[in-house]
Order: sequence, then structure tokens, then C-alpha cells
Amino acid sequence: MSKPATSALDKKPARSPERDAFYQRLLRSNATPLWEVLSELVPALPKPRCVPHLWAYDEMRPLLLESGELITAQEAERRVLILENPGMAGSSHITPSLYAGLQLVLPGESAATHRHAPAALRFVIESQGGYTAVDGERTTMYPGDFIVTPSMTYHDHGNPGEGPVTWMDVLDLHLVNFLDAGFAEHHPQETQPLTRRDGDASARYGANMFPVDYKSGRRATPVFSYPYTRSREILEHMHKNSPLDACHGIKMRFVNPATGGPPLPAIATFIQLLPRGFKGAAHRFSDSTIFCAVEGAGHTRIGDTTLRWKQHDIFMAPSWMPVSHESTGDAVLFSASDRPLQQFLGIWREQAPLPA
Ligand code: GTQ
Repeated sequence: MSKPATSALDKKPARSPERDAFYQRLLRSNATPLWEVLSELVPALPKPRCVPHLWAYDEMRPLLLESGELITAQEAERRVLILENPGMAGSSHITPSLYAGLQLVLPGESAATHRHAPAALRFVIESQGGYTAVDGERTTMYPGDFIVTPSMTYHDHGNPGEGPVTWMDVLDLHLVNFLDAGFAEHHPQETQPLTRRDGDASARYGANMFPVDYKSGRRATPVFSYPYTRSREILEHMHKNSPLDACHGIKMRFVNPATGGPPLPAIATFIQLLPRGFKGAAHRFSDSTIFCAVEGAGHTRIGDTTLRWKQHDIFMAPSWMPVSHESTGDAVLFSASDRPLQQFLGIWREQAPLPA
């Protein structure tokens, strides 16, 4: 009879004084025995260091506003509170691959134009007239809008309106840094010159038509903004006209209209409606996922942890832990993960729903 598939990689050979002495000598030659670390290097199952965690907006908002009294957006370059996973403290990770933060731009402030190798997305929480400019085009931000800043596109943020502007940033910077491929630079001008009108990218690329001679030069979406008014409308339409998924309610994935693929090469984003009283089935994915509650309230069970969330809260689910969502009223969740990268590598896995 053959052994169970997981046995071989999990066992560790016994230690002995002779072996230990040999391992010490190996170190002097910058070598080390595989058999002592094989189960960590080639785990039978994901062993996430990340833990399920929730950042309550009620707790974070006052801290963010306090940071606004201590440092200007100009001095900080970007005034952001990094959301750090407690299982990876001190490393600026929310998931093994992704960085997330809460950014604040106060009325009258702007954040200087720069560009960098990491790609970014913004998920808008509060805004009455804030903007992000990408590649010479300003996009006005409204709550629930999902906005992208592809790799090496010049971007700056500003708030000519009233009230604080806040959003969640997600960047693939850990992937870039892991590869030692990080580059960044300032634009010569603090505020980049506007070369296209607000709404230009959406008219050119976001209306099921492309300019006839359009050739996609890059992997990221040419549409910078996915406005919430539209995504909310679609969720409502889908809810009225299609059955609920047992795990996800109504769930849509944002796409790059030029490819049908994800909006950013390494980051997938989703929006889902959990109708009032939805009790989702347990499922799991190999992509650790960041969630932001856009509307409503509910709770999500992740492994043995139950996270209670309401509007504007951010939480994360580590790789391969069973996840199930329940809503009280109608609720909408935005989410982001490194799924495209895992799919590119051919390693992405899901079990949805989990077998009972
Ligand atoms: O807005 O460009 O949260 O460069 C981290 C690095 C935001 C930004 C972050 C950044 C930005």
C-alpha cells in the first residue's frame, strides 16, 4: 500500500552530535542540509504567518486624523498609516505579497507627483471632491470607487474639496522588492500637468469600444477608475436577475477591458453583494485576501476567528483558511488579492464550497 501523500515531506531526520557538528562545518562553506528545512521549504500545505485580522474604521479614522495634525501630506510625501498584519509585525505586510494602508489628504492639501515600479490601487472611503491624477488625467474620487495606478505611471493626489479624503491603498511593492526591481522618482513638477480631461480614459476604453488604432502597450488596464455608482448598479441588477452563489452571494471581478484579465498584472479585485441575511457556505482560496466593507454589516468566519465588520472596516483572510460570510442588512464587500500572479504561475487553488 502506498503512503499517504503528505507523509514524506513532513518528517524530519533525528539530530546527533556528529550531524550537528557536520552542519556547523557546512555553514562555514555557506551550505546547509536540505533535510533539516525541507518541510518549511516545501510545505505540504500553506503555513501562513499572516493571521485573520480586522482594522475597524472607527478606530483608525481618529488616528489618521491625528496624523494629519502631526505631519503634512507634503512633508510625509504620502500620509499613510500602514495596515500591518499582526502575524508579520514590523514588515509592512497585510498579506505575504501585498501592502495596504489608509491614506489621508486634508482639504487644500496635495501629495506630490511621483512614479514607481510597484502598481497601486485605491479604494475610496471618504471623499467630497478629492482626486488622483494618473498619467496626465485627473479622476475625481467618490466613496466606493476603485482606482488604479499602474506601474511607473506618474500620480499625484489632491483635495480641493471640503472634509478629509481617505482611501485604502493596496500596492504590490513586496513583490517588486522581493525581486530587487524597485525604482521610483519624482516628477519635475509637484502637480503634474493635465494633458487629458477628467473622464477621458473612461470614454476611450470604458464604453465597450476602443479607438480603432488602439494598441495595448502595457499589462495594466487603460481605464483608471471603476466608479462605485456603476458597480453598485451592476450588483443590484445581478441580484435581481441571477441566482446567488452559495459562497459569494453576487460576486463580480473587475477586468482590464483590453484583455479580460485583471486590472493590474499581479492584483485581482472583486466586488460582492451579500444580500440581507445571507449565510455563505465555507470556502477557501490559496490567495490571501484583503476585504473592505463598502456598505452594510456582517461577520466573516476565517478558520477559528470570527471578524465582525461594518461599513469602511478592512479585514484580511490568510491563504487556505476556510472563509464564510454572513450579512445582517444588504452588504457590499470589495476585495483584492494576488490571484493573477498565482494563476500565472499555475499554482492557484480553490475549494468553493468546502466539501462537508
Ligand atoms: O499614493 O503613491 O500607501 O507611493 C505607499 C506608497 C501610497 C502613493 C502608499 C505610495 C503611495
